[in-house]
Amino acid sequence: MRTPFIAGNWKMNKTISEGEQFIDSLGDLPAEDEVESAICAPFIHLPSLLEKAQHLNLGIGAENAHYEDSGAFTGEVSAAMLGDLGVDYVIIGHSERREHFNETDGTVNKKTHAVLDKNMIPIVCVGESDAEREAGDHASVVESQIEKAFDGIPAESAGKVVVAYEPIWAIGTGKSATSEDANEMCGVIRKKVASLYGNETAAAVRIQYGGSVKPANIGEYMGQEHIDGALVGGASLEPEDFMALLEGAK
Ligand code: G2H
Repeated sequence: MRTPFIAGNWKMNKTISEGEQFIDSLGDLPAEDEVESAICAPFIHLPSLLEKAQHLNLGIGAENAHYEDSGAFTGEVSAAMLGDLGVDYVIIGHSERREHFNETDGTVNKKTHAVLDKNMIPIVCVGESDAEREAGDHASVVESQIEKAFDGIPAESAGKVVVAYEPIWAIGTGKSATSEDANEMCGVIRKKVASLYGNETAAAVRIQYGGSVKPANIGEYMGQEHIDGALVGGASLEPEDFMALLEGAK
């Protein structure tokens, strides 16, 4: 049985005090075995969010990490630094990073290794563009992204990886994939993981859907066989919406 997992992705939003207010405004979070929850936030938020969430069933994640431990990489923050801080999750390969910051399948793989090495959980994002879906290439594009992201990841770590299926055409557009289409693609991902690591690992890997998820549609996605949760941008910015998403994931 996979525990449902809802992760907020604040992207480049909120000041530190707004982040703190968000945590202060959360109601009672669901129990650990009911729903796992996390907020992934810009680096500057992480120390205060970790402090505030210390006694809550709420994990804290970063939105990126560098794969080298340290060195001459101006402006970067390493997985080693995040691990030392006590961060729980790191989003890797979000399509916005692939599009605007030269993230490639190669760097996604290196980051996945680095995050696992530092005992954090990677949330690896995959997904096809509008044009790739129109061309009927969506399954092969996503299979290839999975194969490259997991390259060299040992079997004992692979089951810890969370995959977020985020079709690019559904991100922040209000145009969400139907729950059936999203489930089909999450099934493709699970099958690919099974081909790489076997059925047991594939059954353990949590697969989230992401792209315009909101309280009104979370229930539809959670009702699908292969969808174990959601990576949520816009609708994770307000505490009441985030609480409603957690409620909808129960
Ligand atoms: C997709 C998602 C969060 P939104 O990027 O990763 O954002 O829910 O705003 O579409």
